[in-house]
Amino acid sequence: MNLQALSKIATELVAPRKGILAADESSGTIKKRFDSIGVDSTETNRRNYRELLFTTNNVSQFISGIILYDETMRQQGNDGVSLVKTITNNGMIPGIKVDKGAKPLAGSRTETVTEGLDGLRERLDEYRELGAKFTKWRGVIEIGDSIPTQYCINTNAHALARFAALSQEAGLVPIVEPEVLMDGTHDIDTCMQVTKTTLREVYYELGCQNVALEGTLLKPNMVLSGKNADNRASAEQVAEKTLACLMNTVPSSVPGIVFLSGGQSDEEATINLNSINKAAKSAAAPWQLSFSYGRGLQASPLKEWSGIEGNSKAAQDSFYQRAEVTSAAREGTYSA
Ligand code: 5MM
Repeated sequence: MNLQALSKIATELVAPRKGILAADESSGTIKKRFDSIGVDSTETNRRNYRELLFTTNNVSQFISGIILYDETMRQQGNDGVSLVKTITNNGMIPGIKVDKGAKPLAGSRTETVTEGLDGLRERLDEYRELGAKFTKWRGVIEIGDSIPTQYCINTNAHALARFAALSQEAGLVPIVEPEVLMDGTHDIDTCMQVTKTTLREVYYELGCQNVALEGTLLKPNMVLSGKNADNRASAEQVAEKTLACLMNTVPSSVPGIVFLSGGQSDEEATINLNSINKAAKSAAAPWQLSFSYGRGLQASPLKEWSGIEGNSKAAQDSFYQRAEVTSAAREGTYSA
């Protein structure tokens, strides 16, 4: 493993003012997104939509890297150039989601474990040859009646560490994504407790499996009240609890933390990221605190586009604007 090379890529992904676009929706997820705008999820539509995002003028001021899905990794744009090459030519770093999704966890009633480890070593070699520089794997932890179980947290943490070790062996920077879902009516302290337990287990497993933290990034949820909770916590409370949780669990050798938006509205995700970065300055947080948003960056441009070619420029303007404000939030300088 060339740790220096891994660490350089990880650091570039969280360079000042920059964060990551998560455009790695699997076929089922992108269909849901397209359904919301009444567009068929055909290969051509998916390609056209994503190409529009990747070719937005000067968006690389704010976007360091883009996470792709397997299909996109192999597609060419309208100009015949591979989308991976287009991303690189436009000053951004291509990455790839390598998990195969959350599947029912044996012996559990409702929980899931993320699969995709079988054959991963060979797939990683192929993705590196196709131009990927980093990888991502998402484990899902749900809060509900008697869940999450320690069993679910442990199995997902173990898989995340196996993915991370294999990625580093292949010369790819792993983005480790343990997502505690915001679905539910739980309060922010419950989210804090579950996130803390999850992150502790993830870093325990990463240590056990010899993962070099300097060559990784963490993609966690923010510590939030459940989506349907009464009296949802304010942005200031989100910042305080998120930072306290991370300070307690994430080693300082990790170069950066790139939050997912997780179903928050784009505005809520921006305001909370801004608040976290403002608070981080006085807390002397040791890592870069940036973003790896899917919906938080794409909700507006997706709507603007609505599958109509003539809307492409307006969609690009909208994507640029979301990237610009999210970049400001990543610096703690956003103002509505
Ligand atoms: C949690 O989802 C990740 C971040 O996106 P949001 O900011 O919208 O929450 C995202 O990277 C996710 O892992 C991908 O979209 C892939 O999801 P699926 O469910 O298609 O594997």
